Amino acid sequence: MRQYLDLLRLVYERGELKGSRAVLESTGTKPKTRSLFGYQNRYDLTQGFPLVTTKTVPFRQVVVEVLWFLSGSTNVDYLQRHNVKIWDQWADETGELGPIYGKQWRAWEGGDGQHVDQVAELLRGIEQVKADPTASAARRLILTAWNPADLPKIHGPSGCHTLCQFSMNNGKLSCQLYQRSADLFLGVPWNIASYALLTHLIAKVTGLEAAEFIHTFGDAHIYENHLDQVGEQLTREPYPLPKLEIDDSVTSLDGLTPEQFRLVGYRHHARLSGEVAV
Ligand code: UFP
Repeated sequence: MRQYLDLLRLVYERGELKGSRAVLESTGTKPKTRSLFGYQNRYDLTQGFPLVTTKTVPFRQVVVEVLWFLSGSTNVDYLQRHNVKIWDQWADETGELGPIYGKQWRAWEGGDGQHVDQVAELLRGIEQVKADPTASAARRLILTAWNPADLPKIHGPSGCHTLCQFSMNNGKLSCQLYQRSADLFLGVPWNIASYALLTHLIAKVTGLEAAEFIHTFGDAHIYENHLDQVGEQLTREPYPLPKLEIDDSVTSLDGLTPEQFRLVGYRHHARLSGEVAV
C-alpha cells in the first residue's frame, strides 16, 4: 500500500489550501482541505488484496456495500439489516437515497424511458471479448455512475466514484476508476477496497484472473480536521497485504451474500477515526 501512503504524504506535505461545501456537524463549520488535482495509483491484485494496513478498514462493511450496489437497491434497508450505517445520514424517512450507484449501475434511465442494466451489459461485453478480442465491446467495458440529469434527485454526495472501465487481455481483467472527489483519509481506503473487490468478483464470475486496479483521482484532498490522524498514519509501517478468498459457490452476481467473501491474514495498525464532513 505504498502507493496510497505516498499520495497521502504528497497531499499532506504539498496540498494547496482549498475550501469546500462539506460541513462538520459537530461545529457547523466548513473545514478547509489540502488538495491536489489529477493523480493515479496502480495496485497489482496478484500481489495481495489492497486493503490499507496503517489503520483498520472495515472489510465486511465494504463487501456489504458492494453487494448492495450490485443488487440495484438505493434504499438503506439492506445496509441496516447488515448493520452498516454509512449511508443513514442521507436517507429520507423511507430509507431512500435517490438515484445513486445501484440505480445507475442496474437501471440507467434513458431519455425515452428505457432502462439500461450496465452490469449485465458489462458481463455480456466481457463474454464477447473472451470469444473475440477484437469485438467492439473491448474498449467499451464501462460502468458509469455519473448521470447529469439525475444529480438534483440524489441525496448526499453524488457519484464520487464516478466511472470505471474494465480491460482484458490474455485471460486477465483490470479495472480503472476515475474518482472525481476523494477524501484521502476516510473515503479512499474504502474506495480502493470496493473496486479491488469488484474487480475480483467480476473476474471470478467470468472465469478471468484479476490483474490490476488503477485508481485515478480528480480532487484528492485531506480535510484539516484529519491532519493529526494522517500525521500519525504516516509514521506507521505498512504490513504485508491480506488475501481475498471468494467462495466457489459464486458463479454469478445473483444471490450473493457477504459470507461468500473472506479476507485472510489482515494484519493492521490500530483504528484511527475522524469526523466526516457531510
Ligand atoms: N467521498 C469519498 N469517497 C466516497 C464518497 C465520498 O472520498 O466514496 F462517497 C468524499 C469526497 C469528498 C466528499 O470529500 O466525500 C464528497 O463531497 P463533494 O460531493 O463535495 O465532492
